[in-house]
Amino acid sequence: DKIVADKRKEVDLKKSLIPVSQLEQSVLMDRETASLAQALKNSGSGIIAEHKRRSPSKSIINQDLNVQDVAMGYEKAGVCGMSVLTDGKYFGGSLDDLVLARAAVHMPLLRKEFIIDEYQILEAKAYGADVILLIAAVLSRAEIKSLSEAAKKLNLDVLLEVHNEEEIHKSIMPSLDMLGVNNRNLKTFEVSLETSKNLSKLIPDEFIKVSESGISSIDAITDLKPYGYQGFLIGENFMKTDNPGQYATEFIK
Ligand code: IGP
Repeated sequence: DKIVADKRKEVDLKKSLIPVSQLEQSVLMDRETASLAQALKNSGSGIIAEHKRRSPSKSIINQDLNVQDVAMGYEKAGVCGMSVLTDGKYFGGSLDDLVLARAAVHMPLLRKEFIIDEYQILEAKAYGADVILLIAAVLSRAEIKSLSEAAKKLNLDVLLEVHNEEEIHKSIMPSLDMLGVNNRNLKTFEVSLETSKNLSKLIPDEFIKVSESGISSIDAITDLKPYGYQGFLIGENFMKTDNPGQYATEFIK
């Protein structure tokens, strides 16, 4: 709740400083986007590798890496897409990280952010993202609808994040591409892969299922696949090493 309140202030300030008309002039606005949902469907590793410097649950993970090196390392490792944290206050990320990653790789890029306003979706496109994240815990059904429809208009994929049954029921709608089950409870920071297993049967087949957080071994992925998961979002496990790309390569082979 604190994060959302901070985000509201941040977005209002940015709106007043950088008008929509300016975002619309980004050379990245008018480009073909890459679909993460498609990449996950085409099997492969299924891995979405994240760039994350720090987090509220673990504080510092890794502050010494160059985002472009990380992006190129992940792409070379054969991941299906990359998630770039753009929140500054809690995760040490920025839109600069996103645009630098965009300049380095062609794979689908997810803007990992607390999105509460259409303005941030325009930013996502203008700074090179292919996919946006929407978090059901902080949005109403009406907000999920208007934000996801705005993303689809810009040819961005939508990953909707859920953590319980109620959030799934409130969110199901055709403008979503992927449903991500967060194994981490955002209130207690407790992580359990059982969350993905328990909720899988409630997710309709037309959505690509993604399991998020706390995945630290290939065994965990093998374990989750029979439940219908085709995407696996991994941050800390890669980012805590000196060479996330190298580590991802070992992980995937
Ligand atoms: C990655 P992990 O445990 O592999 O570092 O988790 C990702 O799932 C996590 O960073 C995340 C997240 C979020 C971060 C999932 N949902 C929402 C910020 C906001």
